[in-house]
Amino acid sequence: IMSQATAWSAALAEFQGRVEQVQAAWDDAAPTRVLFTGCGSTYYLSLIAASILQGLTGIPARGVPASELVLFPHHVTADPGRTLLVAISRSGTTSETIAAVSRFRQMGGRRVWCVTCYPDTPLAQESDLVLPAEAAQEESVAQTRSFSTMLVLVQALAATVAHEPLDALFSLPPAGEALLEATAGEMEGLGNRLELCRYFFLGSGPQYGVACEAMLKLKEMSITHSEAYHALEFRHGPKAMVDGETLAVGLLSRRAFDHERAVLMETGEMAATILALSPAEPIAGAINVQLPTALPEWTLPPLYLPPLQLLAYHRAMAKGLDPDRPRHLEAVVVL
Ligand code: F1P
Repeated sequence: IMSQATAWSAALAEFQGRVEQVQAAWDDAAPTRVLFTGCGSTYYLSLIAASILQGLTGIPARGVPASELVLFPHHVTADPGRTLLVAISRSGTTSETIAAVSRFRQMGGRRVWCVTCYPDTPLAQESDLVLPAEAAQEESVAQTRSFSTMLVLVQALAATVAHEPLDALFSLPPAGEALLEATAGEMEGLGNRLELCRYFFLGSGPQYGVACEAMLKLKEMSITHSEAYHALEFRHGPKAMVDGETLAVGLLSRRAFDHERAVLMETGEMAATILALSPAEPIAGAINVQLPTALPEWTLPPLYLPPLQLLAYHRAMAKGLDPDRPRHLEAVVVL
């Protein structure tokens, strides 16, 4: 967790040397749709990637679990010949993700790219273009620096094909370092509050996938009941669950700030403790984490992760659990 900003710098430097290659491969593919796929964390990363890419380019993009592409291919992909499939996998060996690539090819899909921390693996061998994040390889079952580094890479990919300058992404490593330093104590204190046993992560737009990943981290690392919702969806039923044992975590945006703040404040009225990560202003009555106010909104998703990973880590430690070795889980699921 503490080393992830260094891995972001390494991945960005490597990517920058290949911008022209990526642009040429994109121009050659000329996709009319982009489908991102993965499993678990990398499925959630696919949701974020699709949201950012469509937001920047206007090209329809979707994130789906690899298993859906294997089991219900015609429900998730139309026009595979004009679709670019981007498979994301930390390990490069998850069999569902490899099977999804095969199914896509069987359907007439011609372009497959992948993002992985292990570029000598079967997934990379099946791909036409590989975006590697080798500096983010890790031992832990739960994805932490691998996730945020692969996220930075898909942001670089989206920015390149949208003809956005990459400069703003190079501000992320120092911002990530500063956030880790600024929030370490607060996240430890919050993680130690074991009476808070129901966690809700609320985010809109690209932040929804980040909320899902934060939810998964709490589950995997600290075996805590946690759920993620699109922020305003929370009012449509789930808020009935809120009580004094609830931590409501807002992954706020600038674009939808007033609406998202209103949902969070309502949970406070229902006795929840509120943690607000905000690239705008702080929220009254909440534990606030200030995200950079000057960076473009599309660059921000990786910055929500370090404090929330620390929260999961400290809660695991407070519960006497090994956050690197969650019960019942393996680093790679092979069918
Ligand atoms: C996917 C994944 C992880 C999860 C666990 C099991 O792995 O589902 O997201 O945290 O480690 O595997 P990968 O395909 O990204 O390597």
